Amino acid sequence: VEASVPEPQREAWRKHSAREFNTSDQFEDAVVRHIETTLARSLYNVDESGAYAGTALAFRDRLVIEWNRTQQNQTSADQKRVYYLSLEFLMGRALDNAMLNVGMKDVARKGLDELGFRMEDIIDQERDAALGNGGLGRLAACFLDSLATLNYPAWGYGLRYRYGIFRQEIVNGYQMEVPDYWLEFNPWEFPRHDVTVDVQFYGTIRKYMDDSGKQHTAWENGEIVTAVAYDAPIPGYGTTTTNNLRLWSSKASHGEFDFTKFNSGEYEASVADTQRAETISAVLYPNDSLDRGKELRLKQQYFWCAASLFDIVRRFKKSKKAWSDFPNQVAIQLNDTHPTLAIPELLRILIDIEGLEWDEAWSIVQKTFSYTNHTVLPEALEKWSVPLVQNLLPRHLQIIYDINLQFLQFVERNFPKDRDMLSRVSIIEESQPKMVRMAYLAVIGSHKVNGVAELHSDLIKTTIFKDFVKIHGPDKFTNVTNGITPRRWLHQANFRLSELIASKLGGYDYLNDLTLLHKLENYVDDKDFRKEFQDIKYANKLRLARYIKEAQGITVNPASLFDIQVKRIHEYKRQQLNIFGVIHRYLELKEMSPADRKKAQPRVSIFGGKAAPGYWMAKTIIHLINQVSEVVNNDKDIGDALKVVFLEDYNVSKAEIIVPASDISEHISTAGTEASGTSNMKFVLNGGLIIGTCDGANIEITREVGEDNIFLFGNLSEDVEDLRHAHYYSGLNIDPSLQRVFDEIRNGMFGDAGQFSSLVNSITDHGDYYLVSDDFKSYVETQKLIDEAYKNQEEWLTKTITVVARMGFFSSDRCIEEYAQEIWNTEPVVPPAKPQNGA
Ligand code: H53
Repeated sequence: VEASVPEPQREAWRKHSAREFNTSDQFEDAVVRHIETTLARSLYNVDESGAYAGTALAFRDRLVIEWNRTQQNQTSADQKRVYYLSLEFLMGRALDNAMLNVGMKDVARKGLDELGFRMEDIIDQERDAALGNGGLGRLAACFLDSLATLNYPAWGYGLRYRYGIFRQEIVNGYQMEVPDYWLEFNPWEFPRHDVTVDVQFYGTIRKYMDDSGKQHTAWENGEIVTAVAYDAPIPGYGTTTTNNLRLWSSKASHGEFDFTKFNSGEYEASVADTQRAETISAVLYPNDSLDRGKELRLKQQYFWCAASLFDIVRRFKKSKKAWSDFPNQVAIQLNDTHPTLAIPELLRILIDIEGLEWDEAWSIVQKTFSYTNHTVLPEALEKWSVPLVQNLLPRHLQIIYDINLQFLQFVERNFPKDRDMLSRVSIIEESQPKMVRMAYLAVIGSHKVNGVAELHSDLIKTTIFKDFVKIHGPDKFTNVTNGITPRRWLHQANFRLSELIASKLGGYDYLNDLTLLHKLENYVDDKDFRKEFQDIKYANKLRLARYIKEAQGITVNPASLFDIQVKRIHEYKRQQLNIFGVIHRYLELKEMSPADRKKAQPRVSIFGGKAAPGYWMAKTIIHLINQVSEVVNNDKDIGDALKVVFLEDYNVSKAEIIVPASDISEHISTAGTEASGTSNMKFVLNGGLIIGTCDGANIEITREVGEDNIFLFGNLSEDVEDLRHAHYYSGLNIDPSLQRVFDEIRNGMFGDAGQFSSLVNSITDHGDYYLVSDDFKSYVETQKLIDEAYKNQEEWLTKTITVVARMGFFSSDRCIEEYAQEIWNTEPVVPPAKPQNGA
């Protein structure tokens, strides 16, 4: 919006400008005012949800003041901005985070108490913003927190789904999906009805020449859908910088109705148009690491890329700078290949609309974009069929072909002897139908490509992008090992531990520089510190035990060893290995004498995670876990020696209760399949040890915490190919203990065996692609070592303290600094000082 108040009236504005609350009294003023006016309720009809709304609105006011100030300040600083394009932002709850980041939680607690409410109950009223599936979406959320905390001028761009990831219900042991309509009350977003972009689909291409004889291309006669911006403030921790997350919502370009259609009697057609437009941003696709190739998904991708690029270019053009300056003002990070269409879209804007020549436009594009790869799994690599793209985005397909032609000519000139190279690296796969390989387009259109952990970044260079390393040189490929924000995953989720650490480190500086944690090593032998550390872990386990009782009706003993695996359900993550291990433990316990059973280390095996609705094998794994839970928990012989829990509807806010409560967590993917993993970092930062394979970030965690403080097992990634080969040619080598587990499943110990045959057969009869049989023995042996180690509580405690002290590397702040220096070439913007009047 361009209009601004003339100078003579500005004084009046400044005088009345909004004030931030600073005391609990002022906070109460704000809460009561919002409850009485914004919500039209009173002290006679305000419940916890009303008190949550009032509190959220009071904090929202505060954030908005900082947010406006940040945006003004960043604009006048005129520095390069970062745009993080992600189809997923798994934010979780906002209130607690806002209170802690602006440092006002104590003020609010006192205020709420005086108004008759308990802080914890109020926080619990908020629904998660669950606009993501798993690690990739949560990483984007951690990065936003770090970008704001480090004062980088950065925006997130995504889609405002009306339905986030489905809510999972377990009915008779099966997963059911329930829609997550989360927008009923969302005080954290601001609709910007004045910030819209018209996005075109379908249509035709017309080539023409202007008076000067220059060739032009026009994309015409398409269908228009309007993107409306919804903004959410992202407060940094301990800074006034408040960045913006802009999510696009789709609506019909003609508003509610197309009145021409309406007036000519086509009422239904008009409504149908409207609904079709709104469908684009209606729902998050619930697949994690799996590409399904649905047209609506491609529409979502283009809709979001086109709106975001238009917005970025619009902002740049206001500066009146030359186009050659674009990459000095704009860095765009592609979170996976989902936003790859932004590459041909920027070319289209620069060439078709702004009239630049190809070479100049291409050079701008390459300098602007960089791409993060999150997987090498073939089923997750996006490909779009050429006929689909041709129909939906005819101009973009032409541009993609042009990019490919230039690229292949370059390859041909430089690698004349490698005859197969051209077909291997072509953006277009010569299949039936032809397919556009999005990862190749992303690599070619970017100046940097990064993987998300060392092993993964090495693997992409030797597998999926091997040829591109030869073509572009190795420097284009780099590594940025993932991280997590210590604000949410320590300070917020485990406040007592955060407080204890602060008491030893002389304050909370470590939340801004996590490497300071190393000083905790000075306290490993400090008796009082140890006691308090142990008490906190116990309290966190007790809290989880209460939650398990309340949510699943299962009683667990908090003195047991808590063994947790929470993440999306996927064959490569191998929850099946875990549950087979649990069954093995159960069988062993059954065979013991009651006296021996008493001596066994009691354990609670906790699982949680969603399966993609169409992923049958993953759903079967959930079913098996629930059946095992049913049998084991009701077996009178077993008692506390073993409990099995499947926690329904795992999400970010539940993770905040689960993560601080682990003794052991499981990160047991087949070597070479988990790009990084990030929950491994969360658990260790909270004083839990891990059992894991040599995969993803587990390897770097081992390097940091020391081999003695982690339980590694299983085959290495370099052996995976040979093992699969051996399965194929010489069959499997199934350990008798695993065979026994299969036999009991097939004998119906856990209900109708037919239900589980596809799962068991995938191992015994279909090649055991994920190497469960190869790793089972060392997995079970390592679990035994864990039981033994846990018995020595003093040594265990030493390990858990030590690992926390050594987790400094895994802050997402470190990631953002690496991206800023190695990839974006950006600097922070110093936040403005607060005006004296508090406004
Ligand atoms: O991204 C995480 C990694 C994790 C990886 C995950 C991921 C998705 O959540 C979705 C799609 C995809 O290709 C990868 O599986 O290993 O930690 C963040 O980088």
